[in-house]
Amino acid sequence: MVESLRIGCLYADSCSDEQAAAYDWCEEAAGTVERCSLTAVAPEAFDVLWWHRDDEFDPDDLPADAAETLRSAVESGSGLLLTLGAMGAVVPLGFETVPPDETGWEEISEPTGPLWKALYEDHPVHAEFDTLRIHTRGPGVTVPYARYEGVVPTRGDVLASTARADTDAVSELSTIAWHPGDGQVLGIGSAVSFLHPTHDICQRNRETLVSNALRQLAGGERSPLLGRPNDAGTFGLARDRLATDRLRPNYHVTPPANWLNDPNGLIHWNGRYHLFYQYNPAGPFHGTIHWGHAVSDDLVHWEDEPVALSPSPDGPDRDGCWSGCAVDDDGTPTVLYTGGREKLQLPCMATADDDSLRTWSKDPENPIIQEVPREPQVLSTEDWDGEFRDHCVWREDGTWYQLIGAGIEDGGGAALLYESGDLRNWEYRGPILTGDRDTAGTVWECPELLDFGEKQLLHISNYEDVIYFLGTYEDGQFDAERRDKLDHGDFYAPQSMWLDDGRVLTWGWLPEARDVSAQWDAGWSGTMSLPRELSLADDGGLCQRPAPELRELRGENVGHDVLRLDSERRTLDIDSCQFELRSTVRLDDADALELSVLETPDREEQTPIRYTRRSEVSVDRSTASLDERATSATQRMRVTPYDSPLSLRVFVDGSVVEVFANERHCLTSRVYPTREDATGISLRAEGGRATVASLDVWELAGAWPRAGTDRVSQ
Ligand code: DQQ
Repeated sequence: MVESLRIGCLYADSCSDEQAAAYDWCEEAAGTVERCSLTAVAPEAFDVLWWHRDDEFDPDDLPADAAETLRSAVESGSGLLLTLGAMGAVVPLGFETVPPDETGWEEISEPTGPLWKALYEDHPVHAEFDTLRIHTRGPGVTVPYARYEGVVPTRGDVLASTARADTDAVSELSTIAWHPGDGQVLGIGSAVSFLHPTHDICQRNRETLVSNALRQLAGGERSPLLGRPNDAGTFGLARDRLATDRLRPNYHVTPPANWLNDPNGLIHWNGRYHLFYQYNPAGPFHGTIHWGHAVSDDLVHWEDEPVALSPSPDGPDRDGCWSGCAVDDDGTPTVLYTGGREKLQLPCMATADDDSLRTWSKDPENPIIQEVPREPQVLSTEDWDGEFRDHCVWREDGTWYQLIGAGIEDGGGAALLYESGDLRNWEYRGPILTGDRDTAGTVWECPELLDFGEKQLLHISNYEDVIYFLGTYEDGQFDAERRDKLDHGDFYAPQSMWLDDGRVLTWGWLPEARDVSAQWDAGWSGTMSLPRELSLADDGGLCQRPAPELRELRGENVGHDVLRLDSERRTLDIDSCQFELRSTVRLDDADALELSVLETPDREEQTPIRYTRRSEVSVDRSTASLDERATSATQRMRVTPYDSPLSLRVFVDGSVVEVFANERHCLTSRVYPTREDATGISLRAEGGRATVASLDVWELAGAWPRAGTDRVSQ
């Protein structure tokens, strides 16, 4: 255990019963333990210091001299463990700028303890545990705690949230590591109280956890912090740790680890394509949203950049930097985004400090719009005093225009228009379009208006689907002529980028279709769609096709000329879960054609994509995965009439199946095969014969410099 360590156990005035219980245990477990008053400690006499405080942090405990002694000891290489209320000392100690925002006493009603992050599975403090859910405190006691919940530490990295019996309390951030100067600090803010007896298992876990922590802090070797990596080495490390996960996409844009949702601030700047995204450094769940950043020279190979925007503890975006867009303000790259604070979400802005778009300065006037409009009245909900967020900004004849998504009290979603001469002072103009609550949703998020010349396209995300309206936009009004879904599956909150050659490319967030605990165990959540080129078809409809740049990723073609199918299954001579399949198919007299991907040899797991005489394409997930945490619902879309040939392009990448039919209709599914041999592809016809007039299958290379590629073929 910790026998050979010299441990300084700290207290303020005198040791409380809880402190005494903790330090008594330490004395039994370790060789040299000394209890020291915070004002008299000589840090150099110890290998590690431990402050266990069983009440909320009280600034009176820590006079300036004592704080200075501890700070300089840590900065010169010492290790400090702060448990329970003592974690609140990180700010006065100068190691952190944001204190834990949830502190006090709580009744423990079920086994509770750290919910360890998969990214840190090999962290020395996690050694000897074979689970991510470590119960360290049994039920029946009221104990102190200090946690980050609504905010995330700005300098520390989250190692664990909280597990309560079988429930993953993902947003209760309990265990945080800091690396000030040459030293290290670990905070374990809850479920490590010693005074009251607890179950044997909990007791053993608690002792192992605290012993590991003391040993790690004494050893001086620091495990890299990966929540906000900022160089190729740490990005590579984060990606490498997750690289053996066969379900993690390799040629789609993914976060290095943790959480990704909406694409933001898409811009081609100084010769490079920038894709920002909603990112949570605290873990693979939606919360404490920052802007992550990826950059590309060719739209298919991507590199990570450091986090671009973080919530400001004192700003209107304290609780999150939500979705927004980027514009070129006469040579200054500028983003408009939604700041969240308590029950307010208001527009904020930031300008890039240089052409790399790596660092941004927030506008001192934020929020640049101070309140939600009154006419029509914006919907207030339990979460928000006004559902009002997300930005689409463009300039026309020297005037800036902005759309903001909203919900209307007693109505449906709305896209609200503002106008400005300088991008900072905005005048409200009213909704350009409102929707019917029953058919188009209560709130419209992430509205975007795209101008195709003859026609305009407005798309909105209504919590479930991305609906697009094609029609004309004039004088602040959108007149919708057609309406459909941009994608019929797992696709949300898209945003677009205009390229110099006049094309428009759109990326959407592909959310997970498995439960929170499965996402936690994976260590990452969310990926982007492939870039889709949107254009108008001759008949006035919408074309969507994968960006031609993606051909760059193609490897060898395992193609076939013509395949005549009947009920006998034809298995293709390729094993892959990272490929593109392009085909033209015809239902001769068959009822349906089935293309099955991610298939095991015995077909215990398989994801059939079916094209039927009802002019429907579906992705059947009922057999896609043996994992009960994965969604099994079938997803469907109508396509052009069955009696004409159908062009099908299917992109499979780990847990992503992205289907394009006739370059018009898209359906993206998230699927989670569990078996390593779920890499087969087969075809057959049902109820007659069908023809595959052409078939190409390419394995596709990964998009990231160091992403694992060894899973491509078996
Ligand atoms: N996601 C953002 C919001 C937006 C929503 C928050 C859509 O700005 O409305 O992460 O997914």
